[in-house]
Amino acid sequence: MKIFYSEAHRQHYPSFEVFDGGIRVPYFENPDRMDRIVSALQKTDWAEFSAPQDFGLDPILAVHDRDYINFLASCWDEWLASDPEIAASPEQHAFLPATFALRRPARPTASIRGRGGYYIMDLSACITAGTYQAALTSANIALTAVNSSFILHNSSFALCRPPGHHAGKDYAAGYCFINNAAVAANWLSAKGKVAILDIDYHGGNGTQDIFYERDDVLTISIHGDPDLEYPHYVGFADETGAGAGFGFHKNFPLPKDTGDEGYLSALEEALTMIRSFTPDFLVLSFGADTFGDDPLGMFHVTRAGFSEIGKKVAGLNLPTAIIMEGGYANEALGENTVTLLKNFK
Ligand code: SP5
Ligand code: ZN
Repeated sequence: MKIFYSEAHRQHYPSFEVFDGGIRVPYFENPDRMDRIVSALQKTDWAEFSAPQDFGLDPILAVHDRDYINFLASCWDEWLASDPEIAASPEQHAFLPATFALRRPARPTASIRGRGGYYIMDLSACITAGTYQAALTSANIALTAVNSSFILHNSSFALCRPPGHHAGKDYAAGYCFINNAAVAANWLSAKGKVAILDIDYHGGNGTQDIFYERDDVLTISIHGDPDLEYPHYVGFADETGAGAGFGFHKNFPLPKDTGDEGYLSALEEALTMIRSFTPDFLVLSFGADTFGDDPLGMFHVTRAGFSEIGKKVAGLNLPTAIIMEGGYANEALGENTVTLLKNFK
C-alpha cells in the first residue's frame, strides 16, 4: 500500500493547549503520533512510503475561504509583530485568541486578535511558526493519496498531520486548520461520486458543514454524542443535510462507553447507506481515538475492533483513501493504525 507522508508536520508543534476549566496541558496532537505510526508501518512488508506532490492553492480554495487561508498564512508573523514580549520568546507562545466570535452578528475585525476569535473555534487549534506550511503539506498529502488511488484504482494512506476534519470552510478547530479529507474529496468529486466516512471519535463537524448542501458527496460520521463530547454543537442524529444535500449527511452519535459491538452495529448501518449511494470512491477519515485507552475518548474500541472495522470498510470494495485524523494513545497508535490499514489492498 502506498503511504503518503512528509516530515513537514514537525514545524507545527505548539507547546500547550487549554482544556475546559482553563487547564493548560501539553499539546496532545504531537509529532510523536506520526513517529509511532511510521515505525509500526516500517515493520510491515507492504508499506511503501512516498512524498506528496504539490497541487497548489486552487483545490484548497475550492473548499476554504480565501480570507481564512490568508489569515492562517500570516497569523504567526502578525502575532509576533503585535507584541514585543511575544517576539522576544516565540517558543513559549502560541497564537491562541481568548475572545471568540458568536457568528451571527460578528465579522472578522482588522486586528490579529479580532480575526483569531473569528476564524478559530476553540483553544486546541494553536498556531505557531510552522503551522501554515505543515497544514498545506498535510492537505497535499491527502490530495496525493486520492489522486494515486484514483489512478491506480486501489487504496492508499494519507499520513496527515495536522488532522483536518474539524476545520470548516472558514474556521480552524480541534487541532485542525485545513480540512484534508474535504479538500481531497472535493477535488476527486470532479472525477466521480465520492462518499466520506468519518470514524474519528469526535464528530466531523467541518466535513459536515462543507458538504451539508451537496448531494454529490455523501458524508457520514460515527462519533461520541455531542451532548457530552466535543465538538458539542454539531453531530446530532437529526442533522441530515439541507437543500439539495438533504438526505446526504448522516450522524451516528454513540453513548459514552460504546465498545466494539455497539460501534460495529452503527458501522454496519453506515456501510449500508454507502452501498446504496453507489460511490466510485471512498474517503475514510480515520481517527484511532475510539480506542479504549485514548486520553481524549470515552469509547472502548479494542485492537480486534480496529481489525474488524478495517475488514468491514474494505469489504465495500471501493478504491479508498484513508486520511489520518486523531488518536492520542501514542503507545498504541502505530499498531492500531496498522491493524486497520492491513485490510485494504
Ligand atoms: C482531530 C481530533 O481528534 N481533534 C480532537 C480535538 C478535541 N479537543 C477537545 C479536547 C477536550 C478534552 N477533554 C479532555 C478530557 C480528558 N479527561
Ligand atoms: Zn478525534
